[in-house]
Amino acid sequence: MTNADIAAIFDELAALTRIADGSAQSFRARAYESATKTIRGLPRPAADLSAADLMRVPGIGKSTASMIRECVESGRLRRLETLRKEYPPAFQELVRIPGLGPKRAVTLRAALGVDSVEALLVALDSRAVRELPGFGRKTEENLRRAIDRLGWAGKERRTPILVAMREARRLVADLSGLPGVDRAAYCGSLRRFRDTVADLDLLVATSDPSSVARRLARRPWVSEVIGSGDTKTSVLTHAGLQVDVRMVPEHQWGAALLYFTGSKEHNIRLRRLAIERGWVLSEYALYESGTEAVVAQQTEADIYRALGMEWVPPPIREDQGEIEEALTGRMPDLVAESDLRGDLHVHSDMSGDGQDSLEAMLDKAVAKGLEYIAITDHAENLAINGVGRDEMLAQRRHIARLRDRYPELRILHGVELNIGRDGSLDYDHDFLMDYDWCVASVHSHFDLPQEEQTVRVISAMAHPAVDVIGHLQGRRIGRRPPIDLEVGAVLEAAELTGTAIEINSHLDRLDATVEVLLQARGRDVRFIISSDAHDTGELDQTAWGVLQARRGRVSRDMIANTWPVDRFVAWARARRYGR
Ligand code: DGT
Ligand code: CA
Ligand code: CA
Ligand code: ZN
Repeated sequence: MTNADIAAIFDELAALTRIADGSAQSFRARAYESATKTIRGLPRPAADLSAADLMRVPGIGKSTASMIRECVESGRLRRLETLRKEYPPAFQELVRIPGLGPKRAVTLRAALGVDSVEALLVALDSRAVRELPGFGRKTEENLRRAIDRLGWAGKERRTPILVAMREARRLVADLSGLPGVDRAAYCGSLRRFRDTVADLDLLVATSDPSSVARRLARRPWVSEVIGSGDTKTSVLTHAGLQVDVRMVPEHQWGAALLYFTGSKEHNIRLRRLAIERGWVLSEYALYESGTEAVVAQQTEADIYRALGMEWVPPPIREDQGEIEEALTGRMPDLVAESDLRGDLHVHSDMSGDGQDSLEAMLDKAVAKGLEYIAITDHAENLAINGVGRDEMLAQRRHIARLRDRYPELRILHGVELNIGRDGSLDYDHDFLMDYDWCVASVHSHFDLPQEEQTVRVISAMAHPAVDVIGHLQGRRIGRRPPIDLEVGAVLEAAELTGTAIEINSHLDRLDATVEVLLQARGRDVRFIISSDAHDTGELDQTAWGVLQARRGRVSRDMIANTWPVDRFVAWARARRYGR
């Protein structure tokens, strides 16, 4: 059992303990979480350490140490298995409904037998929920609305990309280490970078599929094998996520990757192109019909090339024009991670939710090779996490002193402002004009009607100090829907005021959404891909923002932080003082 396996077990244990203890603040859950971090950071395999050795590691106590030994010795953890039975995936989903939480979910189950979102909807319709102590009519209404807003009523439930990506990366790493596996990758809708996925599709290259399938069935993350054939095995994880694993010989990798990445619509178009040339495109190869001689199969690029096309990046494989573009060599000039020269939304530990010091963030930015950065801690109107003027000014002086230490990095002193209900901002006009860079974001009143919400955001855009609107639609994928904006009006305001729109890289945000990005095509709007990092590790997550920009077909030149530092700074200044 690897450290990653053990950490994943403790991750799950922490989440279920939080439900069992009925509190987000559960002390035990936090202890398990800190054990997770410790185990991930161990330089040696935890499996090689005795219980006594483990207890000498800071952050691991006696009971954690014995649980780690239990995992290593038996491959399982009884405590976790008990919790899994008590709180199955459908019940965990119930707990995630905003406004419900673990305690009340447990009450619902005990009183009414409600153990899933579907069962709750039935109970709400029968008006049984309002009779429970501590619930009432108002709660009933709120629950119904919360379920509606999550899109959980009726429709099939999809897994948010944050969860899907974490799982997929862990499972790909796990499968890559199995004997007989030459390589592994995720494909399907996750590789196309959709916001949510129905299931995970993993591809494994191997010359011994049956032995890999046998080993796969015994991995600790598999809760159930739901189907198994010669080249495909489908399993469920303990969280209830379906994972389809396909096994192919190495030389078919490209054809299989192309096929299982999809989209189905994109693939259908490719198959038609093949037929026009007297060929067949399958999950095994592009081959001549009749002779069955292979034309291409090793890599995706080989297959596209044979079809007379450029390689198409997965995020745009949706048959929305990319086929024609790739055939005529007119692919959009999409951004790559190496194009990003600056990061303009970064928190230090001066923000209540920031984890690392200013210097640590700057060191990491330099190590990443960034040419410019804006430090944008939270402004005072944000409860708990924001700070007042004196602290902001002290930080500005601190940055001024640090500039000599970081000659290769242009450091802007910025702020993340809060857009009030009426579009007003923190501090006052003169104070704002003294910043080098201002992000303005909606952090409250997510439910306003469209007109009020739109006017609110546009008023903030009109302020001369505001350079960019942070996470425009305020969504948290799978948890909070986007705010209701008239997108056309917002984009027009962005053109008129020169205010940029952020592409926030947090995997649970990916905001602005793809719909907004696509709508901006052909308009004179600037975008900024930001990490919105709250610790040094998150400075690397701009890779996700890049994929979001690609999916939204935003061309490189529209993204202001791909520009050289002088052009960027001149643009930011002109916007502020040019009118
Ligand atoms: P999802 O799982 O609903 O989020 O979306 P996908 O795209 O991952 O769909 P999935 O898991 O059903 O299939 C994975 C890929 O396999 C899909 O993107 C393309 C390929 N595929 C599956 N079924 C078909 C099919 O009937 N025809 C073609 N051409 N391709 C298919
Ligand atoms: Ca899928
Ligand atoms: Ca699938
Ligand atoms: Zn932020």
